[in-house]
Amino acid sequence: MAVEISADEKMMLDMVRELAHDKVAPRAAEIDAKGEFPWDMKELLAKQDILAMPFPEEYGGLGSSELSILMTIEELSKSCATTALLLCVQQLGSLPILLAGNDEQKQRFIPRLATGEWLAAFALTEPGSGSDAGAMRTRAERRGDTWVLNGLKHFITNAGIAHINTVFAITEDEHGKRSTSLFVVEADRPGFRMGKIENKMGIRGSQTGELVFEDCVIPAENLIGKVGDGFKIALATLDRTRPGIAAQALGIAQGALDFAVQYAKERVQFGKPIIENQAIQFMLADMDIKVEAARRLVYHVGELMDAGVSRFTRESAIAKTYASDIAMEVTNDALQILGGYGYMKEFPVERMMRDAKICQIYEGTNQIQRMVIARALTK
Ligand code: COS
Repeated sequence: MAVEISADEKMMLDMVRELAHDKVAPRAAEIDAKGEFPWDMKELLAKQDILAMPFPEEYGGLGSSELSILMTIEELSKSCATTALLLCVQQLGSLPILLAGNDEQKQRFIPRLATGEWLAAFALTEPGSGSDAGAMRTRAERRGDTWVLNGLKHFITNAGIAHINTVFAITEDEHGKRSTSLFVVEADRPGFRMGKIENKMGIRGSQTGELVFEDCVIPAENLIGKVGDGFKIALATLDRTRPGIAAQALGIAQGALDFAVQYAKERVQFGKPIIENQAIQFMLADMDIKVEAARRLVYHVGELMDAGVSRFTRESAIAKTYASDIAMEVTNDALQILGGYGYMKEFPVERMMRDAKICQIYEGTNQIQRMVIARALTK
């Protein structure tokens, strides 16, 4: 089953590792402290074709394997989870178009997403519809050659920054039957605007906020797939992008473990480096076991996707749940090993712990993931 990454992808990964070390890591603390969208990091990822990885070559992308995308997210997350999220969300916001759009729509939207000239956002969540994604209230009404959208999306990554928003809304067919449909709303459409921007605990450079639709008019050709396909497209997208969040959590955990090992070697107490204490060694060993186990789960789901397996909902949910749960444990333990220093903003571990937390929540809480896994078991 295992699908290796190609020689070109290995070279690309080496480049990403270097870039993360030289350019991303030195910016991470500042991005977190200022809480401003890191345009320089976006430019860097675009220039190095990292944002092109998830897109097919025929639409201007690199057509990278899912495994290599996951490894790239992992590498970037070791240094800066916010920077890694740029790649995750570029994929999340555009995958619905790749999965369900027609050729004209892909030609219209994808090439400029692949170059990074445009950014994407995925708009599913609403104030009253988080885990219960089907309870959304944003609606779209057909009027002649247009669709008119009204409603509010919130907690949307890249709100106000994305040029392309993939928006899920309730539609009604001629018999009054309600279902969910998917639309692309470009940022300059009349009746569309950004609402409140959130002040977050972690991934602070990523802009999260509301999207407001007030009689927002879009052309009929911005409907993606058929009327009523929206919910399934959303869930199929999340199956393919939750592994990216798992990879982000994995990278954060590995970054915290690496830092804790280095610190424990250097920190001298009672006349010896604290790593010589078995209590510390056992903590580090447990952290390493968890990180390595998470890595296997994350890579496994990447390999399943690359092998063209049609359904991997369970494996995707398992990887996301385990990697994000252990990222919280590992960052917490790393902070403990640093003691008082771990609690200080001068060291990166408290940021890693705050960044890890969101991985248990977004793209479906870990409670929802467990529900999805249990459903697969009971089927
Ligand atoms: N891929 C494709 N289709 C899927 C699917 C999947 N992984 N899982 C379910 N479906 C289909 C079902 O087959 C069903 O189709 P039919 O009506 O034709 O039978 C339809 O989608 C509805 O599925 P279901 O009945 O399971 O929906 P529920 O409302 O009970 O719950 C959950 C779906 C809870 C799994 C979904 O709402 C969910 O994932 N919620 C979390 C949302 C989320 O991740 N939010 C984060 C936003 S991005 S930061």
